Amino acid sequence: MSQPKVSIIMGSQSDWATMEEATKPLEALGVAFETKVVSAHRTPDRLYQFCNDAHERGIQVIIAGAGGSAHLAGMAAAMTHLPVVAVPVSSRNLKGMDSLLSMVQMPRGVAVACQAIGGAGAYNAGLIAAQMLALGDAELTERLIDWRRSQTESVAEEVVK
Ligand code: RP5
Repeated sequence: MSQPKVSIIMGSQSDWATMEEATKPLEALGVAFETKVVSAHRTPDRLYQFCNDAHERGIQVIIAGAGGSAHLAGMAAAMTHLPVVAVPVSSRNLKGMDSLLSMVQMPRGVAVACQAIGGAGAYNAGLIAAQMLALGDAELTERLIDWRRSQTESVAEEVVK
C-alpha cells in the first residue's frame, strides 16, 4: 500500500483482535493505513513521538483503541490537531464500560470521536475515517457511495425461516 493516511494505534497487542476490524473498511475502500502498539501508560515516550510526527508523516486521521482506563485517545487528541476516532475495547472486568466512559467523557475543548464498544465500534472507526478522507478525495467518495449501495443491496427483504 502507499503512504498511510490513517494510523490505527492500540494500547496493547491484546487489542488487535478488536482493532483488526478497523482495517476492513479501509481495505475495502482502498485507504492506506498503518497499525502500531502505542500505550499511553506503558510507552508514554512512544506516544509523544507518535503524536509529534504523525502529521509530518502524512497521517490525516488517528484511530485509537484501548481498554480499561482508556486514556490513549484523549492523550493523542491532546497532543495533535489531527482528528482522533476512539474505540473502547471490551475489558475483562467491566466489559468495556470503563473504556467507553473514559473515552467519551472528554472535557470541552479537546475532541475525541468515540465509537461503540468492541468490534462494531472498531469497524465503524475505519468507516468514519474513510468518510473523513473522502471529503477531500472525489475518487474515494465514488468508492464510498458504491460500497454503501452494495451494502444496502446485500440486505434481503425476506426473512429466512
Ligand atoms: C490497555 O489495557 C490496553 O489497551 C488493553 O485493552 C488493556 C489490557 O492490556 P494487556 O494487559 O492485555 O496488555 O492498556
